[in-house]
Amino acid sequence: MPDHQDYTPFSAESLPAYLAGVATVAGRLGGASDNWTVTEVGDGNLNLVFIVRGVDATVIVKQALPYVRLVGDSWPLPLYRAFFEHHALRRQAERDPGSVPELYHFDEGNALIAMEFIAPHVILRRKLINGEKVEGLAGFLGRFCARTAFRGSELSMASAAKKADVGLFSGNVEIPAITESLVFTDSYYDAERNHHTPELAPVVARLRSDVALKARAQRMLMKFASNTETMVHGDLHSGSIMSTGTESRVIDPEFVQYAPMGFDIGMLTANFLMAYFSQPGHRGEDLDDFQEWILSVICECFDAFEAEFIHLWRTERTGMLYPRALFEDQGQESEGACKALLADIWGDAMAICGIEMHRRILTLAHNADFEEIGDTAIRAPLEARNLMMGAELVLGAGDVADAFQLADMARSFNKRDFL
Ligand code: SR1
Ligand code: MG
Repeated sequence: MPDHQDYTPFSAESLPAYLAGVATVAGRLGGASDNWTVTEVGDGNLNLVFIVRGVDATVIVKQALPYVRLVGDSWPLPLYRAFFEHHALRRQAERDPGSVPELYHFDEGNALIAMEFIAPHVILRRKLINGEKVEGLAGFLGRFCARTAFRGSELSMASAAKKADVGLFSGNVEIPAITESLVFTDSYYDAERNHHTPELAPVVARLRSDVALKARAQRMLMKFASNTETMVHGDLHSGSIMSTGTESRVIDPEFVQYAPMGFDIGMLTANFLMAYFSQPGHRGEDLDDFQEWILSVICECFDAFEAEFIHLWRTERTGMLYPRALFEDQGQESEGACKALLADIWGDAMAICGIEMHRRILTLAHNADFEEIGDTAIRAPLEARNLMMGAELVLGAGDVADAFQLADMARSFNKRDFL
């Protein structure tokens, strides 16, 4: 790990001179650097993000800052996180080709990644707020989650290679620590950086007084912190997906870590449910149609996940787990074992889903789906539905049979008034 002594945070003015010295990027941009235009567009919580428009092409440059951008330098954050992000991008590109931006250049000392500019895609969260449907979204995301889960695990990888990778990523400490507090813990007490819509007070008090709920969330945190089933994206929400009307890509895997296989699809589902519950604050006459479309995405996403996972189980089960020597080579089928594993993944995903539904309303980093509903008298009842369904998922994670039942549950909570 470098000491980052020569680290320089770039600006739109200073970046071209640096990139002119990076042959893989300068050659792609084309022409002289004084013909390039640079715009800093980072609107996330942590990093600088530059769009560099050259003569022949456009490139994205992402640079880590030594602190949490959302909060400022009172919350330092190590630069080495870019090292892990670039490793995550490389692995995701191998495990699901075409699903993530192409990597052009990584500069460890400057914590900087140059990569493909994905256009004309826009952040999926924006499309969901605007009521724009995306063809093929569910299949793409379900397959992405299944391929990265399966191919990053010892169902597929050689045991030594997987353990070496777990060792590598275990050097990434502070980023998982953010998830451990912001996602799993802070919702359930009055943590320092928390904030929520004031009208939610009675519902928040109800959740925070529920000992079983807190215990179940901590049980999931224990799994998250100690279960290294696979390499997860770690922050797979609708702000980490870019789409056109027909094509999608996954970006921004800096929260990568080894964790349970249900983590990514659980977090993703929560973000679709939050898009669903927030829709009355954004839509008029097309409300029902668009809400039903979101629920159909959730159902089809799990269908695609399961179908792809079973396909990989049949065709790529080359790791030390569930070896063919124990099943097929004995004339015995292993599909029952695969279904049982999928049931465990589903249970974890449902609990993670509920926990994520809480943290986006109650802790530091909220989402635009609700935040852009300016009138809190409209926003609070929608957030309350989301919080209460989240609690039911955390407490009864094992009781939701499938995605169709999950969708029915969402329809039922969508009609209720909790304030
Ligand atoms: C301080 S970071 C807050 C959140 O932003 C990232 O996108 C992750 O979701 C993290 O939890
Ligand atoms: Mg992010």
